[in-house]
Order: sequence, then C-alpha cells, then structure tokens
Amino acid sequence: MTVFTSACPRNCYSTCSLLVHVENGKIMRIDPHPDNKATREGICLKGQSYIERVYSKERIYYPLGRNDHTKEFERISWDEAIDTISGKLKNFREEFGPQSVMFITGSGTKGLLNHVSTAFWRLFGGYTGTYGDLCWPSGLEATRLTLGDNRHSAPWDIADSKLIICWGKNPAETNIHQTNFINIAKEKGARLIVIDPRRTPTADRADLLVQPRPGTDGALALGIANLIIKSGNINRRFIDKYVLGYKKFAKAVDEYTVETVSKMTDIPVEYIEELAEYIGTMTPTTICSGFGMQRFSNSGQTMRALIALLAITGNIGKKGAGWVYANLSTHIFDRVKDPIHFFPPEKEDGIARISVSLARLGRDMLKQKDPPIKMIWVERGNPVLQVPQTPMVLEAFGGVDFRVVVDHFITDTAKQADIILPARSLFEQTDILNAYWHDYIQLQQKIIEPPKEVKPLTEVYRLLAQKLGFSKKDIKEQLPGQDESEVLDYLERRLAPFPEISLEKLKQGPVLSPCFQEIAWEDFRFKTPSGKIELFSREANQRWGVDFLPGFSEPIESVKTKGRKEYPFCLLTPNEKNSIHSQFRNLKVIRELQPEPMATLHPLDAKQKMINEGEKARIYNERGELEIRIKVDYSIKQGCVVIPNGWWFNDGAAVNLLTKGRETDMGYGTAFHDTTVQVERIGKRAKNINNSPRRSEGV
Ligand SMILES: Nc1nc2c(c(=O)[nH]1)N[C@H]1C(S)=C(S)[C@@H](COP(=O)(O)OP(=O)(O)OC[C@H]3O[C@@H](n4cnc5c(=O)[nH]c(N)nc54)[C@H](O)[C@@H]3O)O[C@H]1N2
Ligand SMILES: Nc1nc2c(c(=O)[nH]1)N[C@H]1C(S)=C(S)[C@@H](COP(=O)(O)OP(=O)(O)OC[C@H]3O[C@@H](n4cnc5c(=O)[nH]c(N)nc54)[C@H](O)[C@@H]3O)O[C@H]1N2
Ligand SMILES: [Mo]
Repeated sequence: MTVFTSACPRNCYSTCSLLVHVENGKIMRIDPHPDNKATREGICLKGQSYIERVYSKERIYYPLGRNDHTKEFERISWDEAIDTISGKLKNFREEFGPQSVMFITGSGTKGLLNHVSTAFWRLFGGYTGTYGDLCWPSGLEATRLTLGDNRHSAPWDIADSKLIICWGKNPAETNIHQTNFINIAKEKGARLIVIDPRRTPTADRADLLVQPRPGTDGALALGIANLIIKSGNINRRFIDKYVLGYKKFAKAVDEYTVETVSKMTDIPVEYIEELAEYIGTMTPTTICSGFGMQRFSNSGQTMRALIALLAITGNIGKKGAGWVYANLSTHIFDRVKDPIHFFPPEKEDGIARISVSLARLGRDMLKQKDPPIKMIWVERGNPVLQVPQTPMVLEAFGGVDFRVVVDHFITDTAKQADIILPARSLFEQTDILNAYWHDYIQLQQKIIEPPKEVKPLTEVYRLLAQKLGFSKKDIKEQLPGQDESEVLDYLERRLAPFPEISLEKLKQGPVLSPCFQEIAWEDFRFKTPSGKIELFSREANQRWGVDFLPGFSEPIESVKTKGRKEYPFCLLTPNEKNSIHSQFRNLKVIRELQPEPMATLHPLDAKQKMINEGEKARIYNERGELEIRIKVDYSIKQGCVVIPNGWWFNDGAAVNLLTKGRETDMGYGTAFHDTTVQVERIGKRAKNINNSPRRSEGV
C-alpha cells in the first residue's frame, strides 16, 4: 500500500487535506492528513464516497455525441469529438466573431489548472464570459468596504472566543471542522448563539437560538447596535482610534428602536435585548457569518451592519475575536484575493466580452447581440440546476446552435449538450489548491491513471489548439496538455514567486500561505481609503449606490412586497451535509441516507394548509412549480419553506425553477433567497402555472 498526500478540491470551507492509500493502482482508503491543523479531525462522508465516485458505473468514460435522429447520446471517438468541436469553433469565429462562443464555469473543482481554460479562450481570439458569482460576493464586498480586505484569524482562533455567534451559518453541515473549535471554546465556557430562521444542527448546540424573518438581519443588527450604544457598552477607545463614521452611524441607528426592530424581524423584544446584552458585555466575540444570509437583494448592507457590531465593541484584531466570513490568505496566485475579480472589466480589452451577469445568466445570454451567442462551452458547473430561474437558463441554452459540456456525470446541464466530454477526477491529475477558510496551500496529486478514454481538460484544450492552429510558443507556455511533466512545469512556474512553497514541500503536506496571520488585523492596519474600519464608506455609495452607512431595506421580493399576497411563504434553499450542491447526490452511499428531497414546513402552516407529514404538496410561484413531500417540523420558522438546493430534475426538487435571476445590492452576487412561494395540498389546482421547465415566464 502506498500513501499519498492530496487534498479535496470541492467548493467547501474545509478543503480537507487527505492521505490516500493506493494498492495496485486502485484507491483503497482515504484518511485525513494530520498536518492540516484545521481539518485533521476526519473527512466527511462525501470525502469517503470518492471511492464510489471515481469508479462509478455512471461516470462518463468516453465522449458522447447526440444522435441527430434519435436525439439520444451515443459513444463517439475522441477524433470525432475534437473534429466536430474545432470545426464549429472555426465556423462561428469566422461568421460571427469569437465572442459568439460563450465560456461558462461553475465551482465544481478548484485548482490552478483552471486558468488554462481562460488562457485557451483568449488565444482563440476572445469569448463571452460571465461576471459576478452564485456564492459569496456580496459578503466579500461588504467586508472589503468595511475592513479593507477579506481575511480572518486562523480557524482554531475561535477556540479562544467567549462568545461565538453563528449568524446565518450552519457549520455543523457546511463546515464541520469548524464545529470542533466551537466545541473546544464551549468546553472552556464560551456561549454559542445561532441566528437562523431554521433550527439547524448547529443550533442544537447553542445557548440561544434567534429566528428572524428571512432577509431582516440588517434591521436586527442595527437594533442591537442602537441598544449597545444607548447602554454605553461601546468600546470608546477602539472607536476613536480605528473606526470611521461612528457618530453618523450612532445617529442613524437611533430610529431602530427595539420595538420597531421586533416588528420588522418578527423577533420578540426580549431576545433582541438579550443579544445586545451578550454582544455589549462579552468579549472576545467572534461572529461567524455564513453565505446563506447574503443571498438577498439587501444583503451587502446587512453584512456591513453585522461587522459594525464588532467595530463598536472593539472585537477586531484580538485573540478569540473577529469577523469570520471568508479568508483569502491562500489566494495568492490569482486576482481572486481582490473581489474586483468578480466585477466586469472596467475597460473592454477587446478579447473577452464579460457581459453576462451569472445571477441573470439566462436573461443576459438571450440579450447578447453583435454577436449573439452561437455556442456554449460549460465545464465544472451545473448551471441548469444551480443558477436562478432555470426556465430561462434552459431557454437560453436551447437557443444556441451548439453546446459542449465537460463533466463526470450526465447532469441536468450535460443533458442539454450536443457533445459531452468526460472529466478527469481529483486523483488523476496534479493541481494546486487554495482555500477560503483555512490558510493552507495544497497539492492535489496525481495518484492513479485516468481511465483509458478520459482526458484531462488541459489535454482537450491542447488538442483543440492544435486543430485551430495556435502558435507552438503559445501552446508550450500556456496550455500544458496531459503529460505530468508539463503539468508540473506549469505549476512550478506559478510557484516561482513564492520560494517558501515548492512542489517538493507540497508533496509532503499542506503549507501555510505566506500571507498567513494567526490573528487578522492585529496590526490594526485596514486597507480602506481612510485606513480605518469604515462604517461610513464613500466607495459603497459611489460604486453600488447604497447609503454611505450600513442600513436596512426590505428585500425586493419578500412576503411584505406589494402584490405578492398570493405567495406568502419565504423560500430558503440552504446546503446540506451529504452533498455539495448538486454533487454526490447520485452516489449510492449518499442516496441511502437521503433517498428523496423533502420540503420543511412549520406545523401551524401545515395545519392551515391541511397537509400531513409525508404528504406531497405543490410549491409554486409565477416562475415555476414543484411537487414535493412535506416534512412537518418545529425547526423552521412559521411562514418559511425550506428545500435544500442541488436536487436533480428527476428527483423533483430543482429549486431554481422557483427563483428569479436577480443580483444582490453589491458585489454582483445572486439573491436566491428573494423568493416567495405558495404551498398547496395536492388536489387543489393552482391557476396560471408554468409547468414546463422549457418555457420562461419572461422578466
Ligand atoms: N456539506 C456541504 N458543505 C458545503 C456546501 C454544500 O453544498 N454542502 N457548499 C459550500 C459552499 S459553495 C457554500 S457557499 C457554503 C454555504 O454554507 P453556509 O455558509 O452555511 O450557507 P447556507 O447553507 O447557504 O446557509 C446557512 C444558513 O443561513 C440560513 N439563512 C438563510 N436565510 C437567512 C436569513 O435571512 N437570516 C439568517 N440569519 N439566516 C439565514 C439558512 O437557514 C442556513 O442554515 O458551504 C460550503 N460547504
Ligand atoms: N437556490 C439556490 N441555488 C444555489 C445556491 C443556493 O443556496 N440556493 N447556492 C449557490 C452556490 S453557494 C454555489 S457555490 C453554486 C454552485 O454551483 P455549481 O458549481 O454549478 O454546482 P455543483 O453542483 O457543485 O456543480 C459542479 C459540477 O462540476 C462537476 N465537476 C466536478 N469536478 C469536475 C472536474 O474536475 N472537471 C469538470 N469538468 N467538472 C467537474 C460536477 O460533477 C458538477 O456537475 O450553486 C448556487 N446555487
Ligand atoms: Mo457557494
């Protein structure tokens, strides 16, 4: 048995370090790597399931083409696949220009080799691309505007907190290794507060659970700030030295009285007072804010209001204190460390046309002119399921002439393709990974050979480049192909500016980033325009048109929105433990635990709708409809319905049939949770429903 160091490349906080046991060229066991102080407690079931995933019968092992007559997928040779694709590329480039080809990615796998793809499309002469992100940008941007940078203290620092607030974050399912450090803190006497409309597994361990009406956390934070300021529990010395705009902020929050906030958020007055007492009197305090709460059209402003609570109580730059949102200390190789990365290029460079907002993918694709989109290439993503407003995405995909999808499995997106290409697994090519919670840079090592007809994407691009006649020099420098020595050479060139991280070192285990800081901002140098923590931000106003100060407004679509009486339930679509979005759900080990999707409803809502536990109900709005089994449970706030995202069409719970393509107030994020729906017992037919995912409801 040989044991290799590797790491998990999924889009997940933990980005676990692995020890992979191999015998006779086959993976036998996967263990945690002990050198990663953040993830050494163990790997999750998804990590264990790689053994099934890599050798799964359902994996795509050769190129598939759609038969013109039967419309079914059939095995085709690599020669045919490359000839057809390169022929289409040439034709579209000639007739409509290179920007008629659209390149779409998701977050299926991390790694430096992903840069090869954009290099290819630029060498092709150009492409149309997306800006913004489905995941985290409004929180990133709110943090950057307030603190100057996106980082936080080391994952284990939270073990020294006295007060931990998981605010719209559910680490017990989405960042399981963080719960280890929360448990250590709790054993030492720390208090844990969870603020979430759901009673999550994280909340099961909490001292206090507060359940706001979704989308109102901004009001809650401003109300708490008002109480802290009125009670004199602020840290005056800290504010005077490090905070910009305190006076204006204090004046602005005056109107957020506890009674007003109680009405806005649907939280009893006593709970708001208790929160203010905790935050005003306990230190060090860490707020762990997740990404779920920033999926609203008002969420950048909300996140600014949350950070303000730490600023006025002096809980930044100290051991055990701080804002734990995203830590980009390992993002040293690319522009991601600067959230500007998510923004459309301010000046067109004449090559890439970055004109489609990911949040509005379908609608923006349909709007492209001069040239219109003729072909799409999708890799590492499942946009048909994961992007809002699925009917419109399908309409846009259906409207182009030719579609290529690269994946491991025939996903709902792959089903839209003309040609599907197989993707290599994480064990079949070496790559370098960064993370967004811990500070380790890691090697994902080639440990086994890919199946005979599976080519890594780098090789696919190399073959296309040769057909398209790219120069030998460009190919050599930018498109490393399949050969491991070329891949290692490519990666080594990326490592060159960082002598402390060599491939040799990475082969042994995870390496701390040169930007690692045990305690973020302990030097109190904030990279904001004023050098201070900016409660008052000119840039927030100038770039995004929001108020200079953090503030609150109702989400654009909420149960309070005029004209939405017909859709009185707020739909939440969080992540769950045994999947990463749409990934892993097709595997046997996972399906045994979660055979089918469920929508959770509060008992009083279920009673009013005459729906019993386990019965199917229709959940719908003007954009789409789902039929789904109901779980009746007190864990969810009244007036909300919860359906985890990522279920496949065949499972009957593709939640983005119901969401609208809408951006967040800052950062070009995606406001998935600005969604209200109606719930009806099956048998009572609703009017005017669009049943077909093929058609769209318009804008
Ligand atoms: N197991 C697992 N782990 C994952 C992922 C996965 O799919 N599965 N995905 C990874 C990725 S890409 C991401 S983005 C993260 C996301 O993981 P998290 O950051 O935990 O985000 P979510 O699961 O979207 O939402 C977290 C919580 O926010 C709550 N919430 C929703 N709306 C509101 C609100 O208005 N106010 C408050 N206070 N709370 C609200 C939800 O009920 C939910 O419990 O997890 C990563 N880790
Ligand atoms: N309603 C709603 N929708 C959401 C969310 C929500 O909270 N609510 N969350 C959003 C968030 S936070 C995120 S991050 C997005 C995620 O959106 P996506 O990144 O599109 O989602 P995944 O389901 O992870 O799909 C990744 C795909 O990449 C494939 N893949 C994995 N590895 C490789 C590889 O090495 N090569 C290639 N070519 N393919 C590979 C997988 O098989 C899978 O099909 O979803 C968003 N969608
Ligand atoms: Mo995400």
